[in-house]
Order: sequence, then C-alpha cells, then structure tokens
Amino acid sequence: LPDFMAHLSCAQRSGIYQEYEELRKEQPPGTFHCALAGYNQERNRYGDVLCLDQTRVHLKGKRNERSDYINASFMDGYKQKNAYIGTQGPLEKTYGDFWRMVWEQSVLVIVMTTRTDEGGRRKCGQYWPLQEGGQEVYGHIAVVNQRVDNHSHYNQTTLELHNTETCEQRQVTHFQFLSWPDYGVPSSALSLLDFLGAVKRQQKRAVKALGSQWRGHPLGPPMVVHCSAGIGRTGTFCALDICLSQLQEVGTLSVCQTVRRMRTQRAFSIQTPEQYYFCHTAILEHAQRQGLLSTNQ
Ligand code: PTR
Ligand code: PTR
Repeated sequence: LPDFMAHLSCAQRSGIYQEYEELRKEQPPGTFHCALAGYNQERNRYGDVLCLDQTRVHLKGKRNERSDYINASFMDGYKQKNAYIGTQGPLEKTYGDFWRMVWEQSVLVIVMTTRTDEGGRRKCGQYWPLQEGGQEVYGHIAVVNQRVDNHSHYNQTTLELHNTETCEQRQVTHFQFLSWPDYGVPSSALSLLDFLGAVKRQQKRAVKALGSQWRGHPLGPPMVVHCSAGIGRTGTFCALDICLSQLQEVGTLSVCQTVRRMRTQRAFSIQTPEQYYFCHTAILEHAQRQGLLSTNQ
C-alpha cells in the first residue's frame, strides 16, 4: 500500500496542526448549566467534559423528575440534522438512562470506538450483555444479545430491546471498533474506513426495514456514537463521516469548517492535533481507494 502520509508535506502537516490550534481557541458558543448542576455531577464520567445546554439530549420520560440529564449531544451530519448523538461511555449508574435515550430517540445503530478497559483503566462500562444469548435489564429496557459477529478490527452485535413498560420490541446493532486508544489515532485508516462503511450500510438497511413506520429524516434516526469522554474519537469518527459524505456528493469538503461546526454542538470534539491530522489522511486514503486521486498527486 502506498504511504499516504507522504502525500502531505511537512509544511502541510504543520499547517494542519496550526489550524487545529486555532480551532481549539474558539470558545464553545453556549452554556453548561445543566451539566454543572450539583445533582448531575455523578452523571458525568469526566468533570471537565460537559455538554452544552443548547444541544443536549433530554430524557423525555424523566421530564418531570429532578433531572432529565444525560451527557449526550445532538450533532448534525452532512445535510442531516441530528444525524448523531455524541455521548460519553455509559457509567454504571447511567446504563438505564443510556438505554432510555436509545429507545426514546428510536436509535438503530450504536457506534462504540473504545474498549471498556485500556491501559488498566476503565474507559466505559459494560452496558450491554456481552455473550451471545445473554440478557440484562437496564431500567425499563431489557436487552438480549442475539448474535455477535467478530471482524478483524471490530465486533458487530445484534441486540433485541424489550420495552417492559409498553411490551414493544426493537432491534439495534452495536458496532465496537477495537484498535483506537484514547488521545490516539487508529492503527490504520483503512480499518476505520471499513468500519465506517459497515456502520453506514447497517443504518441504511435498518432504516429501509422500518419502511413507512419511519417518518423522520430519510437517512433515519440519529446514530449513537461514543468513546470514553465522547469527544476525541467520537468527534473524529463523525467528522470523517461528514467529510466523506460531502466529498461523495459535491466533490469538495472542509475539515476545518466541519470540525468548527461540530464543536458548537458537541463541545471539545476532536482532542488532539493527530486526530485532526488523521481526518485529512483518512480522507486522502479513501479518495485514493475510490480512484478520486491519482497515485502521484
Ligand atoms: N479528563 C479526561 C481525561 O482523563 O483525560 C477527559 C478525556 C478523556 C477527554 C478521554 C478525552 C478522552 O478521549 P475520548 O473522547 O476519545 O474518549
Ligand atoms: N482532560 C481533557 C483535556 O485536558 O484535554 C479535558 C478537556 C477537554 C479540556 C476539552 C479542555 C477541552 O477543551 P478544548 O478541546 O477546547 O481545549
């Protein structure tokens, strides 16, 4: 395989790093009151990774309780309002809230870009039954693991949800990408691009299967995307998806504008210059694979 890093000169690389540093200086354009409320502290995995009041997801069924808060934000996709919900890796005490959100927002696909433990530290709770045939109840949602398919860089799990209050059932597909440490970048852009492709195909399939039951955006309900804090890897994954969709439709894209906009919705999205740089090289790699670039470019 050609070395795509070589397509960007040192000067280009440092220009991209500098652009990221400029983006980081822009303050989030909203408030964090709800995330900072004393009684919500235990609902944040990290005390310094909060979500904006303006874009946070409200737990509808908890509207009349003291808190309808979950550390989760709506994020727009390419020409798709609320294409994603970016969220933190669920904490044991928020498993019920997480599954409530999945149910209330009619989510069909969950994307997890972290492992539950990394470097001996807990990054995310085990919020779904891991073994095929396993079943767990989280709040009012019972989750059954119907099937696990192991791929080289990710696991795909088919989950059946039972709403114990309404007796309705639904299927959700869980995708876990396995080779992406926090603050890092994936070991290979190709493996992440394949993963993204599998996620997109499943979302499309699931929306199609809903048929006329689904009356929202033609591309379907939001995909839930999370890592540990829900900003670094989550932001990188979503930015890549947006840029590639735009590239496919109009032939141009802007990583900078994409990330700037994203940070107004899920504050602090993309955590390191390497992640920001990775977006560029992964796009190049994709374009190359699709024959949109010549090898000498
Ligand atoms: N304060 C946290 C820390 O311990 O570093 C915040 C944090 C953790 C920020 C993980 C980003 C992280 O990465 P990601 O969003 O990719 O899980
Ligand atoms: N522990 C995280 C860090 O130091 O990166 C917490 C954090 C997250 C701090 C985001 C600041 C953040 O904002 P920004 O990405 O805009 O610098």
